[in-house]
Amino acid sequence: MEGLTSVVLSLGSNIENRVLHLERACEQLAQNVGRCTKISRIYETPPFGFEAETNFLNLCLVLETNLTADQLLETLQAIESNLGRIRSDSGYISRTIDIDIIFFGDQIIKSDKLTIPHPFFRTRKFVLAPLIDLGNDLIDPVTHLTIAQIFENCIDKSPITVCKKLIPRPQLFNTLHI
Ligand code: PH2
Ligand code: MG
Ligand code: MG
Repeated sequence: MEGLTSVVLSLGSNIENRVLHLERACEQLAQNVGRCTKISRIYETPPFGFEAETNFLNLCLVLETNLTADQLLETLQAIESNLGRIRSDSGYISRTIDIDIIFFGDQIIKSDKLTIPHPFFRTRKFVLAPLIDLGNDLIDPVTHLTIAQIFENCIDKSPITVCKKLIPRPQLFNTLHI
């Protein structure tokens, strides 16, 4: 593989310490995937598609990586395991950290292991709201719509809020070399 690919990831945690899990994941991403060039604000969002007592904290970020999509997936799963993620065979359960690939450059990938762009991101406000923070140059390579256009058409009306006190901290930006 030559050169770097700009990848967009969505992170979510609904097991305390939620902020710490997001921060540790960001550190491990910077160490094992590549340089972070953009990071969204942190949003508090109700669990979407399943019942849980604790709301999620969600964010999105952009990284420059020299990994392939398959290598990236393996690396994200290793980071999830490092951070205590327990998987379920039957539906969603609460998690310390979930890291999903939303975009891998402008590539469209459909394999047994991976569907990119993420198959559900267009219907989930907890992904779309942080994505908007990343700027208006992101285009969905499948629909050719901007994130703002997808957000406007999204029927998910979940009451999500920006965690003003949880704007990713300067220490984190240092770690990420932004
Ligand atoms: N992730 C899911 C399912 N539901 N809901 C919220 N609010 N945030 C998430 O990150 C999330 C979810 C599947 O990974
Ligand atoms: Mg997910
Ligand atoms: Mg996932």
